[in-house]
Amino acid sequence: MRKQILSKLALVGVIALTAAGCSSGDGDGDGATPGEGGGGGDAITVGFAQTGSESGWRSANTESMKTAFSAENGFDLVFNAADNDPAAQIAAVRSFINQGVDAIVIAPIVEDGWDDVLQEAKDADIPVILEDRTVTASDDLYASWVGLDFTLEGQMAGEWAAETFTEPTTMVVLEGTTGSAPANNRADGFDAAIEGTPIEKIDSQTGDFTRDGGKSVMEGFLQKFGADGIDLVYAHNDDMALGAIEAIEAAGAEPGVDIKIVSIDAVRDGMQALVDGKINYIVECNPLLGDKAAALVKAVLAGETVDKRTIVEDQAFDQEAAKAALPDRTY
Ligand code: GZL
Ligand code: ZN
Repeated sequence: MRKQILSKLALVGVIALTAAGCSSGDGDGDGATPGEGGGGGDAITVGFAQTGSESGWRSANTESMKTAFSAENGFDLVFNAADNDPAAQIAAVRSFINQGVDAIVIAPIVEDGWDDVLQEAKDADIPVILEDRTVTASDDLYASWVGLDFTLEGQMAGEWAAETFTEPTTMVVLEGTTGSAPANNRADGFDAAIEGTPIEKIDSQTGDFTRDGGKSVMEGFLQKFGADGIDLVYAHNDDMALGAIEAIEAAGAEPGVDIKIVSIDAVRDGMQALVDGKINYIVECNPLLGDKAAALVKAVLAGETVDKRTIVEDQAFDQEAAKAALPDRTY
């Protein structure tokens, strides 16, 4: 149905344009005019649906994507940040489809609810590349995903906790965005790693990956358990850990000493807190995915077969490793 309407509209469009004596684009259907973006050649128009700007990690990821999808690299980027609102993000993808972009890249806020709009993109012959987070929709609805192994990140954080806490330990968890792949998988990986240890999870709540969220949830935990009732905080990202540090200090306790903190991301501010002894261990989550995503878009549009999944390696840091690494960190 949709395709018949589309082809009729396209026919009308072509008649109108030739009658008007001008042609939009170079006739390869992506609507881009020769020389648009990147000088000379024909730009690839890409719609990028980013989650929002919730954390330092996200800012680094956005910068990496904008740098890779630049005019010099032959792209015309249409950027949308959905302010951590899943409905707004799906609407942005739908608008990319209506604009007739050549390809769509998505960093999906949550993993569910993607089947319909991904099917619409497929029906419109617009390939979709996922970067960063994953979705539960069938993988024949997108060309490829490039990101991180969130379960392994959680497992690495949990293994550090299991080695460090051999006495009865109370732990609170600052969860990432509810329904997001990193929140779900980092919880699963960590829980599996601490199975059978004397670490007891006494509470767990989402701080939505933001500093403010981490701070207010930690304030609630401190109200509920008292500073001496909490031995360990597991934060799904550095921004929430940094918020928790503010709350712990405001309560007159010493983060990293009275209440230990393990976190994920290894962004600059998190690594600085690790060097300062306010966080005790950080598992990295690499945000520099732009080049890989851009290469996947070009390969897919060139009709090449690409791997369905590309996982970027992560590492982990204790205080000594952070002191050594911080000067060279690019994000
Ligand atoms: C993980 C990414 C998460 C980061 C957070 O790849 O999706 O979202 O861990 C960010 O800092 O907000
Ligand atoms: Zn073109």
